[in-house]
Formats: sequence, C-alpha cells, structure tokens
Amino acid sequence: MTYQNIRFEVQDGIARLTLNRPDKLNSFTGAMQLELRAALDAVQDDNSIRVLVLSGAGRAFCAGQDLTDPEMAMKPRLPDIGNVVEKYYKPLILRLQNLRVPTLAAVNGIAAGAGASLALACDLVIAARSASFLQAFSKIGLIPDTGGTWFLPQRVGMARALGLALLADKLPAEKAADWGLIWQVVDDSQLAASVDKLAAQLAAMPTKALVRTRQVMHAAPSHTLEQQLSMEGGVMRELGWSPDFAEGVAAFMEKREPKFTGK
Ligand code: T3D
Repeated sequence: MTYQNIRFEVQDGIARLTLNRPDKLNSFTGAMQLELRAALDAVQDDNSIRVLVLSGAGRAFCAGQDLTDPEMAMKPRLPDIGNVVEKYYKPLILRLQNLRVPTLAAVNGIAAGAGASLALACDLVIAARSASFLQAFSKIGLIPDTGGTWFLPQRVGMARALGLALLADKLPAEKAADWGLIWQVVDDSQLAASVDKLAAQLAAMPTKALVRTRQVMHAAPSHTLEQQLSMEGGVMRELGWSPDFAEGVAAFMEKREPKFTGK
C-alpha cells in the first residue's frame, strides 16, 4: 500500500509509523485513519516486527481530529461525530491495545485532543522537553475520546485527570513526566537518539512477555484480586512454555546475554 498521510518503515525489527500532515499538525482525517489501520494491520501480520514507534512529522505530534475534515462538516446539518468515533477512533485504539508488539510514542511536539489520547494508548511515551499535552476537547464542547477517559485517570489519578480535561490547559512534557502521565522526557536534541535506543532495547526483549504484561495490567481495574491472580497464573503458564522463557533461564544459568526471538 502507498501512504499519503503517514510514513511507514520497517527495519531491524522496528516499525516506524509517522503521522505525516505537518502543515495541519498531523491532525486526523478519515483518509489518515484508513492508512493508520492498514499500517497497524501490517505490523500485526509481520512476525519480524518486535516494536512499533509512533511519532509525528514536523513540529507537532498530532493536533487531534482535523476539524476541517468533510466528515466534521457542520452543514447542511451537524455531523454525527459518535459515528466518526465508532468508525475510526475505537478501531484505532483497539488495534493498538491488541497489537502483538510493544508500542512506543515519541512525542516530538504538541499532542492535542485525540492526538494526546493516541500517545497515551501506547505502552511507553517519551517526549521532547518542548512538547506538551493538551486535552483540547472541552474547548470545543466535547469530552476526551479515543480512550482518553480511560487512560488519563489510570495514569495520573482522577483529580489531575479531571483538572486536565475540564480546564484544557497545556501540560508541559516535564510536568507530564513528573505526574506519571508519560515515561520519560528528554532534551529535544536527544529525542531521536533516545527513541532509537529504547526501540532497539524493546525489539531485543521477549515480545510476548511485554505484550502480556500490558494486557494483564490493563485488565486489573475490572478484576478482583482473585481474578487477577488467576489471570497472572494463566499467562505465566503460557509464557512458561515459550522459547523466550527457556532462553532467558538458559542465558542466566550460562552467565551470558539472552538472544530472544519474540516466540
Ligand atoms: O471526529 C470526532 O469523532 C470527534 C473527535 C474528536 C477528537 C478530537 O481530537 S477533538 C480535538 C480536536 N483538536 C483541537 O481542538 C485542537 C485544535 N488545534 C489547536 O488548538 C492548536 O492548533 C494547537 C494548540 C494544537 C497548536 O497551536 P499552534 O498555535 O502551535 O498552531 P496553529 O497555528 O493553531 O496550527 C497550525 C496549523 O494547523 C493551522 O493551519 P493554518 O492556519 O496554518 O492553515 C491550524 O488551523 C492547523 N490545525 C491545528 N489543529 C488543527 C488544525 N487544522 C485542523 N484541525 C485541527 N485539529
């Protein structure tokens, strides 16, 4: 597939997906959503890929929904944006959450609206010091969607989640890291190198264990302790039969670095 609104490259087990509408701060259109979907499906189907890196071209990460997209047209009647959510945003976030590789958002600039939610749907978020996160929704009379109401309170607690969502103030990357919204902030000049290093590290790790960790941790809020312990047991059983577990233990015994294959 050729892409017009994103860039998608795979090298050395690392898939790099870059939102690529820099003049419009990489805001989402229907066409971009379809390309994102195709690229995520390509990641899912390619067993050589061990990590996905998501970033934005130019000065922004993503400014959320393109408010000028025809599907958002206010005339001749107000749009059914619930339908847009169902058609594009819900499948996008579910694809990311069910992806068979760990995901890393490299936030190079502002992440606003659904763009912020997209970053928060990734397993790890690393941001440039000049980047910021903006829950822009209340400014236009909407709620945090694209999983925002799920990810935000889980990451920073209800008081800060509500403050961010209601007031829609820009949260600088450094404060976002202090609050636990994101994993790490680095100097702008260090972002590319830090992302490469982290991506290479993740790509060399036992992929299944990383993804199961995401799944089990996200399941916890809707489980009792007993249910969670049972889920942990089931996943440990599955991983205990995996080649990467055998390799990890063998490498420990033999006092060498493990060579994980993601199997
Ligand atoms: O569809 C549904 O189902 C609803 C789903 C909604 C999910 C959402 O994401 S709702 C939230 C939508 N996003 C926003 O409301 C953010 C709007 N943008 C901004 O508030 C600001 O642009 C930023 C704070 C992100 C950045 O400000 P600044 O000053 O750095 O840049 P700028 O000058 O405002 O923007 C640069 C250009 O990008 C400009 O175009 P121009 O004038 O140079 O031709 C601007 O219009 C364009 N742009 C920025 N954001 C959007 C956009 N164009 C369309 N849609 C955008 N969201």
